[in-house]
Amino acid sequence: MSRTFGLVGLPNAGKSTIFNALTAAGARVEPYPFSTLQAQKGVAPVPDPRLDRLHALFPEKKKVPTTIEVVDIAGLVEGASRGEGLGNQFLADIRAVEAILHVVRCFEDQDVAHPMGEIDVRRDIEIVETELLLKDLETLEGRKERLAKLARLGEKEAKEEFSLLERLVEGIKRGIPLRSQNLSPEEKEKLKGLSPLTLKPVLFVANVGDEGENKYSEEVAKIAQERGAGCVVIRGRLEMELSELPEEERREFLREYGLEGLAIERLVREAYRLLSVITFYTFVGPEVRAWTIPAGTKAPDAGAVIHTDFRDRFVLAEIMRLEDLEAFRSEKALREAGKIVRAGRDYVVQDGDVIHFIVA
Ligand SMILES: Nc1nc2c(ncn2[C@@H]2O[C@H](COP(=O)(O)OP(=O)(O)O)[C@@H](O)[C@H]2O)c(=O)[nH]1
Ligand SMILES: [Mg+2]
Repeated sequence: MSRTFGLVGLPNAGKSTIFNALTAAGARVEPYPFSTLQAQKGVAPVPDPRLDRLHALFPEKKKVPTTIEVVDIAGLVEGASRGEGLGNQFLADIRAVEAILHVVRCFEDQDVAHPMGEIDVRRDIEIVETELLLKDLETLEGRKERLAKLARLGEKEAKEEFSLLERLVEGIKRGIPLRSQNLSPEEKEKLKGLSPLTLKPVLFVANVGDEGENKYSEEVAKIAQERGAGCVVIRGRLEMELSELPEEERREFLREYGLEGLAIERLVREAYRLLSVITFYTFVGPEVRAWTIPAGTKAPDAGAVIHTDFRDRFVLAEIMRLEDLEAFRSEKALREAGKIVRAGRDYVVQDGDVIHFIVA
């Protein structure tokens, strides 16, 4: 199951550049606003040191990481929520993603036009946020109108939803995104059908030039902190160029510069964290593989991610720890040492579990 992320930001912030770095898929990158006429989709593997360690124990098997889906969303400008630029299309594209990567331009370059003339990080961020808020305002007001009559007739559920919407609309009018309005899980469930934009989790991506962090990226980090959101600083263009190199050359480059890895890998990991999902691993069969599940998933439902049958045919799950596998080198030795936990239907899968499902 792939999770989807949308790259959102002003024109020329570097969305397509980062999209390319993430997916090495070659979306069009040009120094003109609106070069991206349609949202492009790509898939990025999730770099995972634990999967690498497990694979090292079974090098003959194929390594299959989990993936995220990334959407390069077409140009947002001031007024998009009123239909300016590519307004409505872009907003529909955001509706379809689970979380937002808000790309903020933090590089100076005379040859790359800034839609507002020059960089002003806070203003640039607020333009994007305002458009999303305005769109939600429209969506929620529309729903309120449709509910008003039922609510007046005294229909209980309609009344409840109506007053919820009234409260949320008030918040949005004061500039508070839905994600910061302390919604209960039940309230979120009620809004699900509307898929409001400001309820989606956000990660800020400060796109800096080749020199790395600067005063702009520092400000993005500060603003992210004010919002209770994360921030990843990324040398978008450099990383795009690196991601296009063959793996060996890339490693060489990273070694030369004393870098541990690409920032794009950190971006993927942080993005993944936004969704409160966890990863478990399997190595039975020809693949060593990572799987994504929501935190709190029970063993039979985790099995169903591998094969829908596994839920009904579930007998038990043998749970191994990666550290133990590394120490004992084989499943057999682990078994003899009594290091395999046999878990039943109620077992809640933990992040990092290595699992062998026994099915009927
Ligand atoms: N100088 C410089 N240019 C960049 C950097 N990142 C992206 N660009 C350029 O900025 C322009 C717009 O980037 P693009 O990714 O298309 O922006 P988008 O409109 O947000 O998709 C392109 O010409 C990129 O090559 C950077 O770090 N430094
Ligand atoms: Mg673009």
